[in-house]
Amino acid sequence: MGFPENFLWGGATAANQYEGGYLSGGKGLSTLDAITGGSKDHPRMITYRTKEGQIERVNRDASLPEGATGFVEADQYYPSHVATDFYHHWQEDIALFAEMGFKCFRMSISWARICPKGNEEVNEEGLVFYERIFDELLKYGIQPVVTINHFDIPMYLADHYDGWSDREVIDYFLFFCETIFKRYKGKVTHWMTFNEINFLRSWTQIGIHQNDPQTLWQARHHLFVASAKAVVLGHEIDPNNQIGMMIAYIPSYPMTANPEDVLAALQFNRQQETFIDVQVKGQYPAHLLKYFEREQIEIQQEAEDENWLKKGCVDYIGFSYYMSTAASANPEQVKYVGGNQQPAVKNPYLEESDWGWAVDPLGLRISLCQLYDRYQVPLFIVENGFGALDQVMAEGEIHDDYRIDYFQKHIQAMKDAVELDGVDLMGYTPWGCIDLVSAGTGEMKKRYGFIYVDLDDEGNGSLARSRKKSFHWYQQVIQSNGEDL
Ligand code: BGP
Repeated sequence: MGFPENFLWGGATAANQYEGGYLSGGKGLSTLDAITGGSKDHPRMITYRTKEGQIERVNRDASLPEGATGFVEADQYYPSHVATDFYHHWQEDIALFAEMGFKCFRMSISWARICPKGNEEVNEEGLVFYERIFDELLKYGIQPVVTINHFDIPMYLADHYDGWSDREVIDYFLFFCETIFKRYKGKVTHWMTFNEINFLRSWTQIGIHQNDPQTLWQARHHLFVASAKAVVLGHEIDPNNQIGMMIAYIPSYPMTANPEDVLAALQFNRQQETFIDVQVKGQYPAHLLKYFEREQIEIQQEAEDENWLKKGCVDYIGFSYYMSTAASANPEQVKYVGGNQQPAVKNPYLEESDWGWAVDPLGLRISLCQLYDRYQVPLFIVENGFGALDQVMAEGEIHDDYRIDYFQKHIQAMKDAVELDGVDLMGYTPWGCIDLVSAGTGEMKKRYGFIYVDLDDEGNGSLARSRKKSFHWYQQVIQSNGEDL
């Protein structure tokens, strides 16, 4: 009973939010290097240069004018440039992860650090950087779990190719994959292709200047084909590789038993499951093809694409789970839920975080059941956590009991899914196991970590690390393999 012996307890991060060193060691610019910090009420902005040479800013989800190129202004604060400086603290941080007892560590590789322009020019120094990290992790018996691409693209590919809307980017991505699969063979066996593939829609994430449905779905098709080809390639290079997909999963409940609300919830859930259907079953679901027909969306495909999707089915489903939502057919009830950019309804049964995310531990068990019942492949919770304002006490201590409470309940829910529902769960990597920059808002004060990093929203601070109360709690959870909550 309980969690399997080889259960992968760990934590999760992403290069652009954690690594820093944005131009060190031969790294090229990534789209996210052009996005300024924000706050809960002020969205992050993309800075760019127009075709005519003017410097402008636009909301990070908006479209850029044609011909615009990413730009970094000297006097602005860009959180990715230093982030929480894993670049210079990796040994210290990995030692802290080892102290907590991590069995695995999820991180991403910055594409622009390996291929500064995203093309076939390789930066050896970048390869060495990650190699040292993997060796250091393995020294402590920590398995690296690598997200190949987490929310960004080399700026060169955004500026010169319009990002993923251009089919050529598939080949550039595969070159990047081949380079890292070969170089890290034997060191890394757990991979994920694209982080939260269902959330990719903006210039910073996928390099596209327009995100009308036609352009977006064409880009998504290229992402699907690229992911499938990467899976095939990764298995060829090392049959031990386990390569998963990754989505943001936010289960939606019908607001009432009114069948219209039930249909609204079904439609909301489908939007997410579409991305799993393509990557686990290897084909577009019927309802999506009907949507394309209705909206006159025509996807340019090559003859072999269908086969690639079939051949490149993933080994496991990785997903992030932070919250659930509710759906209603009554448009008056619909609001935009903090951070997740999806129309949804406030659920009166649940409390919300300071950022408006509905806290729902049972929703995690429900998600695990829904996904496992439907797809029958191993699942991996690769993000979960509570973004909160932490207070540093006079003696430097951080009493984050609210975080412990959140994790206690979520781990119990996942334990129930394993023990009572028979879900095949590979592991659990809480998000931002060490404090890092928020992807949604660009803030530092929205913290997730077991480890505190001294840095504020403007980038001031010593970057010193310290253990929060939850650090010791999680250590004991891992030590007892989830028995001692
Ligand atoms: C997911 C992303 C992460 C992470 C997390 C928390 O969507 O994969 O990169 O940041 O959400 O979100 P936020 O940082 O906005 O609080």
